[in-house]
Amino acid sequence: MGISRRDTLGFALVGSVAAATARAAPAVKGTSMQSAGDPALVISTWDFGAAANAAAYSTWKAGGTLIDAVEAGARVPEADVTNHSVGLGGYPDRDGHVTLDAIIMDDRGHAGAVAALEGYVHAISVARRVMERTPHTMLVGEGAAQFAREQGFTAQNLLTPEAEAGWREWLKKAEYKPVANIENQRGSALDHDTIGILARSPDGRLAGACTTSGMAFKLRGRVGDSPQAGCGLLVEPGVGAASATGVGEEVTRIAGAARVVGSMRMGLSAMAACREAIEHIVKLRGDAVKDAQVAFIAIDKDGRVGAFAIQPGFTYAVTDATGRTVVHPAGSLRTA
Ligand code: SD4
Repeated sequence: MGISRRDTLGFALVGSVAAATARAAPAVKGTSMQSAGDPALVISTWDFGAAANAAAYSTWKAGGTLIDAVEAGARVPEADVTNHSVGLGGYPDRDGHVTLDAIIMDDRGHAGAVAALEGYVHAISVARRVMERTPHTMLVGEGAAQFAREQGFTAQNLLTPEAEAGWREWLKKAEYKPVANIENQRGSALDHDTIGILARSPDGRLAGACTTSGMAFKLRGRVGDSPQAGCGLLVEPGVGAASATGVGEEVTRIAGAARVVGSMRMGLSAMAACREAIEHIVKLRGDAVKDAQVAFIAIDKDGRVGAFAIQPGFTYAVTDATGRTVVHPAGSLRTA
């Protein structure tokens, strides 16, 4: 199995606040091996990460903390009704409830998460309140919703007519099967777009966030990798940070983000650490992940980034401290 490199035109150059709301952006050619050049300030999953990066960048540029920046970035896809795997417009679970998972972490040992949160679009902001205003690291279900309410968040119905139509269509067959890179395929019935976003300030501090509505049409009560520290996200001072996207069960099984960060701690580059974790999943799971997509992104303490996926087609957005963003196709174990 060789590394595939989709040398793709048509990706993003984003440097303005206005671009934070844009889904598609003008072209800059990316490569899968972003190691040279300026250290990254923000990196995030998928091509739509460019818009999240722009919001994170402008927040940081305006004097915000790294936590402010990753929260602002995560809120972009959460508010995007066309994104069917994050926040408003996310696909519901099998029973028709939109339930959100999110986590936010800094590099001082602070973490906050919510899982199976219903009725509040900005799960990442509720997670931040868990981090800052409770002695806990995670609240789930009705308890998370009660906390959001008490914190003054406004409840709303997150099931849009479009997501409901997708769910009703799915109910006709009610089949679960992985569809690789559905995150980059707009309008597909199983389209989903978890965002993991990692930030590093020029003085080497780190933070990260991850937010999702999880696997489309999941069983009620299912929690994926995204809100679990060490699975969907891990930030470690002086080492680096990692985040995951794709089939959450495959990430959770190996504590994926913790594995990537652990490898960086032992001296692997961000790129090699992401690849090692993917190889481990494929070795462990064999045919069970034949058609599944899992991908990791990582940033080390010096701002060097890496990304790797099982299947080709995974992309990630990298923004440097000047605000320049490039979306790169990641390397993958399988070739197209
Ligand atoms: C989950 N990992 O809940 C998430 C889904 C995802 O892009 O990443 N979608 O399993």
